[in-house]
Amino acid sequence: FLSAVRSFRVIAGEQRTGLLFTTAVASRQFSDNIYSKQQDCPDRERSRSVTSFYFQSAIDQAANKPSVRLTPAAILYSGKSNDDSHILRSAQYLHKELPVRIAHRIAGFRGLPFIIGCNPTILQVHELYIRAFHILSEFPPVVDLNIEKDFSDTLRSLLDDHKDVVTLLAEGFGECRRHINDENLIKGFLDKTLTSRLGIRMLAEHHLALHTETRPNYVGIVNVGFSPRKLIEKKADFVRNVCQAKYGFSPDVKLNGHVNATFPYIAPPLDYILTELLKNALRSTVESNLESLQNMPAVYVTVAVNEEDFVIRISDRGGGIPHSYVNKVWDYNFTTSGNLADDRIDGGLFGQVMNASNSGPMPGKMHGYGFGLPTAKAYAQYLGGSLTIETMSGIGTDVYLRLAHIDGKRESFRI
Ligand code: ADP
Ligand code: K
Ligand code: MG
Repeated sequence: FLSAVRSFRVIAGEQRTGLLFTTAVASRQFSDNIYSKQQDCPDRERSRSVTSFYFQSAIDQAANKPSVRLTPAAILYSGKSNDDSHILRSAQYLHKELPVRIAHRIAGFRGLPFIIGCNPTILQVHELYIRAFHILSEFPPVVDLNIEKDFSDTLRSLLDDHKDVVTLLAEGFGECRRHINDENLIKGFLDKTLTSRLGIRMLAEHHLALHTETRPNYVGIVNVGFSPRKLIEKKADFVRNVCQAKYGFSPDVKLNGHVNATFPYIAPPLDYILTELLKNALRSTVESNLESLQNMPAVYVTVAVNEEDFVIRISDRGGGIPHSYVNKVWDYNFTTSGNLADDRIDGGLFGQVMNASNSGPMPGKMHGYGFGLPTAKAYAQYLGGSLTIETMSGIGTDVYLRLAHIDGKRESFRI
């Protein structure tokens, strides 16, 4: 705050003495700077702190408003119109709603203990949120489909700017959380930040997908004929490849249960959760079978679909989780990665990192940030479900993922 005041004085002084700037020109320059992505601009820090200073009250105001969350059914059946007015309405909702959600998160960053809030990586994410707030709250009212097109372009580029946020948070907290003893404080912040981000991304992706209504079976991001089997097979292939690339070997993944079921669902969050659970199962299987890599026990995935919910169980014979840290596995940043010194595991011939995408902390990385389980659990709960572990130390682990149907009979969760 002080530095903001100071730099404001400096700039105000320049204005007066330099005689080159009118107030209007100077203030337009500030707001242009908000949109500028040039990281190495020498005036960047100064102009940003000045703009944050100006926008402080706008952020506070938005942070005091309640968020309006929608049920998946409301999203699914929001009524497709021939004149695309449903797209306009969707944009108007997001234009109003997203700054409020982002302001809530900015308040969360401001509430972090000083030692964490000052970590450069966490500060970088905090600034991304402030920038997104500026961009969205300054965007003109979306009154027609021309402006809507610009709005969608803006959304798309924001989604892209924020794609690495989970990895950045995992790194940032990895660097500084040892200074904080209160595990609940960190858990509260990360659960909230990650699930809020998931919700925002689902809404934004859904809106963008409404424009390209060509995929059969889809309404926006809702797949009305979702098949758990297809998704599990796709993810199993992906994770087996990551495993193969890292260790040179991978166990098989076998599927059973209600393999032919289909129902409406939103796949992206489940995509993330399954990837993390399968990585854990394959990793433990490999690392506990280093003497018999050619002949490892398979990982079994069982699907049960019923009226109320659907359940996916992932069973491995990867040696289980010892009592000494079975509760710790749910903590953000807790990992046993790197504990086992064996050439076959890290750094060896196969120690390459695969391609990354944007669903979480480097899906192409087998393990390491300790974010997989806590993030997956937070997502599952956000989606009206649960994630639990039953482990037999010395034998293996069963992970149960329960998720609510989006058109269920019970009262629905909200996005
Ligand atoms: P990471 O995979 O990055 O270590 P996770 O949150 O996914 O982070 O898992 C935390 C820890 O829990 C792992 O490092 C591992 O020690 C333990 N763990 C998770 N799943 C299993 C499993 N299926 N079998 C044995 N240990 C597991
Ligand atoms: K963990
Ligand atoms: Mg993991």
